Order: sequence, then C-alpha cells, then structure tokens
Amino acid sequence: MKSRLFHCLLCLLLVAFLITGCGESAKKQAQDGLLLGFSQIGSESAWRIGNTRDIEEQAENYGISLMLENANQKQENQIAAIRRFIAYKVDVIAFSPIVEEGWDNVLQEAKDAGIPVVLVDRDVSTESEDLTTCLIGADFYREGVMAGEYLIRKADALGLTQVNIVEITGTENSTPMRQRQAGFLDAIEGDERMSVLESIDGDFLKSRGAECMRSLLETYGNAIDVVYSHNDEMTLGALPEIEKAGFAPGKDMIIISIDGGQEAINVLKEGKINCVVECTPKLGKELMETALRLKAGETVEAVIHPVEEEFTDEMDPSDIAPRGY
Ligand code: GYE
Repeated sequence: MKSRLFHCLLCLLLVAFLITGCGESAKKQAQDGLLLGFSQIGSESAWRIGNTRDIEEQAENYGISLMLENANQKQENQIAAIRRFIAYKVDVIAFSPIVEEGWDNVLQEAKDAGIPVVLVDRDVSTESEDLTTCLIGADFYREGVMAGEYLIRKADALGLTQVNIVEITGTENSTPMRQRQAGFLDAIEGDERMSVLESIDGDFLKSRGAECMRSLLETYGNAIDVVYSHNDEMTLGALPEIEKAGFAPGKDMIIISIDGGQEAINVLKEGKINCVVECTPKLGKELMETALRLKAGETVEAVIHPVEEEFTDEMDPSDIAPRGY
C-alpha cells in the first residue's frame, strides 16, 4: 500500500516536472524566436501585392514572427512604423523605402537602439553609409539597360531610322525610377536614331499611367514610336488610351514594360506589349535568411540581387511559365 502511494507521488512529480519543463522550453523557444518588423510601401501594383504575400509566406515557412505594416504610399507612415518597431524592440527591421531621401534620423534611432535594418527592394540615400546592413532587391539599372538594348534590336529588325520615345516613369526619387531611367538612357546613348520626346511621372500607378498616356497622345499623337513604361501597372493603364486614340499598341507603337506580372505577360501574348523586363517580387526567402544571420550576429552581403530575365516578342511566348504574381 505504502509503495503504491509512493509510486503515485512519483508519477505526479514526473507529470508536474514535464508540464513545467515543457512550459519553460516553449517560452525559451519563443524568446529565441525572431521578431521581424517590415514596413511595406503600399499596394500600388501586382508586383507589390505579390511581394507582400511572398514575405508573409516565407516568414511563416521560417517560423519568424512578422510585424507587417502597410504605409499606403506615404513616407511619414513608414517612418512612424519604423519608430513603432524600435519601441517594440523587434530583432530586425526591414523596409522598402518609397523614396531614397529623408531617412537619416529614423535610421540613426534604429542604430542607437542596436536594431539592424535591412533594405528590401529599394535603396536609401543617407549621409552615413552604416545606418543599414544590406539591400535585397533587383538591379534596376540592369533592367533599364535590358529595356534599351531590346529597343535597339527592335529598331534594327524594323529598319527604323528615327525612333521617338516617350517614357512613363515610376515614383519620382525612388530607386527603380532613377535606375531604370539611367540604365535605359545609357543603353540608347550614342544611337543617333533614338530621341526621348518626354519623360513623365506616372508614380507606378495604373490610373496615372492612363492619364500620362492621354496627355502624351494629345501632345505628340502619331509621332510616338515607343512607350517605355517603368512598370506593368502603368503600361496596363496606358494601353487602352493608345487604342482609344486609334493606334495598335505593339504594332503602331513599340511597348516596353518592366515587372513581368501575369497580366502583362498575357497582354504580351496578345501582341500588345513587345517586351517585358522581369523584376521579381520574390525577395522573402533572402530576407528571412538575412534576418536570421543578423540575429546570430553574422555579417551579411551588402547587396543581394536576384537573377532576372526578359520576355519579348522575339521569343515563343508559350514557353513562359506561370508567373505567380
Ligand atoms: O516595379 C512596381 C512597384 O520597387 C521594384 O514598385 C518595385 C516597383 C515595381 O510598385 O510595380
């Protein structure tokens, strides 16, 4: 009888130990887990929505807790979000800066708090270089060069002697706007046939793409040979305007776009877009890997560019795999 009681007591003790032991280790795991604060620009394009989705999915895959804030296209919202992440003592801060300038103060605050900052997609321009750890994003300059080189090949193939270009750019002072413009201009520089009639700010938005195209058509009409648009959304806004004005996009005008979302690829297959340079929004995996390395105190590569390609009317479009964004 005595020994049975003793046995029961032992069992109870064991159960109690297991319960509290497990509780402790679960707590420890949560403490060890990584908390990542991410400030997203907004939801202006299929690219951006695909990028947010990818980051959410990868955070889940890696068991990383994500504090995600959408800034609705406003820099001040991004600054406020970063300040909240600092107050919350997240392990790593990541953000996609809407424009390059204006981040010095808030990034200094993150640095003073000892929280590493990762740039996703776009770059910043700060006085001191050591306010951020690294940039995970596309090589926008190369994308612009690819667009320009395609245009030269296309002009050769069509035997054009004069090529009048209108450019619809992304958000003013953003990295993709600056670099996609610079790369394109550098690529066509020295080709006597090329002339840029006007460059107009479409803010990466479909509605603005349509407005810009309307105004360009009013001013230049059938003098336009090429529309170079910095993203698919603006291109998709511009195309119906071109048709309404009585021109066939892809034939009467050469249409060049960037991003490579599914909708634009479908339109490329219809022959209304001639070239789409890929820009992948799938940056989540690299971001999670980088955040884990930073938390472990490791140093990370300063710049990580994904590999990207282009889709053009020079190739068989049926070969293009579903894009996923
Ligand atoms: O091209 C555009 C988006 O920064 C690369 O932003 C990104 C750009 C992308 O809204 O569609």
